[in-house]
Amino acid sequence: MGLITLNRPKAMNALNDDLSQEVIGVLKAFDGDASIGAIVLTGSEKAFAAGADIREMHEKSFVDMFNENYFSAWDVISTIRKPIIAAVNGFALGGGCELAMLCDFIIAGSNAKFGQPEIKLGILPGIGGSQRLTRLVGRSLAMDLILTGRLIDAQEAKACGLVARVVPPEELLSVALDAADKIASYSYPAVLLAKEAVNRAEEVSLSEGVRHERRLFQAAFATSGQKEGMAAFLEKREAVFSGR
Ligand code: DAK
Repeated sequence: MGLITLNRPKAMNALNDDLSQEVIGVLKAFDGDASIGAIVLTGSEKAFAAGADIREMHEKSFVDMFNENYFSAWDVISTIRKPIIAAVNGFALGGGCELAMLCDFIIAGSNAKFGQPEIKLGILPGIGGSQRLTRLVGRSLAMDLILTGRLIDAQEAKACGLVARVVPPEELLSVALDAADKIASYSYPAVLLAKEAVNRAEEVSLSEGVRHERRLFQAAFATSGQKEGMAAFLEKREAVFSGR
């Protein structure tokens, strides 16, 4: 299991270019490391990330943004094949909320606060927030959060489906690491196939998604994980997966 901790305490873990490049580099390295089965991305108790670094971008022009393709590097996250869990304590705002939503699921400490407050800065979400938040929580709440800039707490985030679990802040990291360990203990190809199947739901029609799932399901029967998992069940013992 791989752990990434965002650590810019003086700026509430605001995401600047250096930090972004570093996180993406580590994610890619973890994805290529056979000893890692799942990844946890976290911040501090005060902030997961308070958004893109306003100081870094406030003087940029359209042409700067366009030519640099600022923050397009985050697109790489949706190509990472291993599951990524966002463990969120404190603020996950703007690009920070978008980064959490780029992960596969979010576990939140009860002190977490989520929002897309870009409207207050004269801008709008730019790393997929208007699209992913709308898919996750529905149009009405997404419009509310994006147009008013109000923040929601962990309970509201759980109730609307943005967050999978809410736990006491001091237990957040151990719960997220346990979840990652659990995932990493299963058949590696089954985990990758399952992640691919769920992600497909956001891209295609229901019938296409079900058809794709069926092929992936059938493919699982070509793995030794399926043989071992089912044999272990019938023999009433714990499965031991080889990663193949
Ligand atoms: N950027 C830079 N510095 C930040 C920051 C941020 N996003 N958030 C906080 N800080 C800094 C503060 O300036 C302060 O620094 P000093 O004054 O001490 O030097 C320090 O962190 C502590 O913050 P506060 O003093 O404000 O702490 P509080 O507890 O009072 O408030 C807060 C915490 C998180 C509620 C507040 O700091 C806040 O509202 N922060 C800004 C939140 C925000 O507006 N986030 C959205 C940023 S815009 C793009 C795609 C996407 C984006 C951009 C481009 N392209 C594709 C081109 C994304 C945009 C965004 O995310």
